Amino acid sequence: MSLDINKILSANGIAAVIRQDGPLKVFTPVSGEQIASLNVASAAEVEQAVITSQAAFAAWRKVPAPRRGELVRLLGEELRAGKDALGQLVSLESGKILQEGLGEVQEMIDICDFAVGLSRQLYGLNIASERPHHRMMESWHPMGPCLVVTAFNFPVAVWAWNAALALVCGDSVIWKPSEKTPLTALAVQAIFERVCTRFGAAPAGLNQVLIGGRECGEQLVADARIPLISATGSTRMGRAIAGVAAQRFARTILELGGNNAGIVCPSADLDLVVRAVAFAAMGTAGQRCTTLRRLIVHASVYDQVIAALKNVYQQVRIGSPLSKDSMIGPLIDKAAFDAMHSALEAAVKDGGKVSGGERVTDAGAHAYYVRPALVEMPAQTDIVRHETFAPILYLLKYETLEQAIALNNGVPQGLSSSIFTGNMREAELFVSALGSDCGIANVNIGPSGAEIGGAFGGEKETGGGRESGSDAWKGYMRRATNTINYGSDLPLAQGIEFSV
Ligand code: UN1
Repeated sequence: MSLDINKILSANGIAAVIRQDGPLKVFTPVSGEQIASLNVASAAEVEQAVITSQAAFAAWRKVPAPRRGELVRLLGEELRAGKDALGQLVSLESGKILQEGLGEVQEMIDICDFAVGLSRQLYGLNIASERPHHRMMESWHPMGPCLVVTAFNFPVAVWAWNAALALVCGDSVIWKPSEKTPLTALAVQAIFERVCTRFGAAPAGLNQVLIGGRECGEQLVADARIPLISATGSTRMGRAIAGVAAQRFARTILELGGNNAGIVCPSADLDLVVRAVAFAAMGTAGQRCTTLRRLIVHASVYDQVIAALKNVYQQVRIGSPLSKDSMIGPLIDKAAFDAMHSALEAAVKDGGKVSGGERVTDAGAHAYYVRPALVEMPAQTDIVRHETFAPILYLLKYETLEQAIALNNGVPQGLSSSIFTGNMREAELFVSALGSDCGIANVNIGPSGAEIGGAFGGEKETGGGRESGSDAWKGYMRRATNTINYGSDLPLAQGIEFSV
């Protein structure tokens, strides 16, 4: 193949993994070819990793938080230096275009910067006590080893959102990446180890990568020594994790399926709508959890919007994600292609009118490039309510904003949403308690491409967790309420008398 895979792996310091010859076969969706076969962690190795992580936690929690921030600052520095190389590897392994591969690394850098500042701001409250000579306060303490499970579509940024926070919060990290994208995880681990060497005093195994499949994940999720699990992936996977975690009262941060809608109002700037929809629905070949999957358009502008979108969908450049010209790369694998096709068939059965969706380019029998599909639907049927992880945009018509909001909210998932309008009453209603029920509700931008500064996550089947910015750090620490008596009397709360 024309791709110089060895060059990309060498630039990321992981050329040696090619020689492993283990059971986990790694393919690049760019050409469908196998690029590595890796060893997987045995049950004994997983057990050892948990023991190491506990020891790392015991040492790391003693390090003052601003010093922990210094390690994350160095991580941000190394990521800046390695951005091009890692961005290329992200493209090679996940199939997203280079611009997005680089954007993903930028997202890692941004969360490192955020976490460094945060390391001096892990504030607790002082609370007025009802008793004389008493003070109440809240303290935030490190939790323990944190398991981070990531998906193929953001193979490294999702680790960074979790790990950068977990590390400044004093937790150790065990990372179980998707089996589809282990190389990017190994490349990040190589960077992390360099950072630890520069830092000097990081405990061994502060961040560990465990390459493996379902059994490896199951063993970790069931392990009572891991108090916190942050998992990104399908709702099916999240449901399985949540069940096991709940049995042992572990804390979970779940970021699962999205079925994100955009509402286009009569007063919307339609030129902006088309540009926003193009990126949100077709970008990353429809494989973001925040991808725009449903466009709910007012009847008065429906024909105009559809015509403009059809035009853009025909022109979009599909091809190798490593070529500067491409706007849409491949789907991750055949299973993704098959799922897209079953969804389109189901939509047609429900009365949908499909344009696009066909396989394109001759990149190889096992590479799955598709033209993104637009599907005009007569109603929000079951298939529309289901998340298909592919570039399918369902189009629905509405008459009143109440109807549009009901459609927006009328799906099991609750991650992201948008309204396009020039009318501030419509915009404010949409972001109010009576509007979108999602964790993210935007005005005049698409639902994807969130900045790291906000809390990221969603409601309902999206899982309810929050990662990244705002006060999401609290999810990685345990809260202690302290009452301190600096007097010599012992007044009891609730006015109870109990003198001996
Ligand atoms: C995901 O697809 O799992 O908002 C995360 C976005 C990105 C993250 C997506 N910042 O689209």
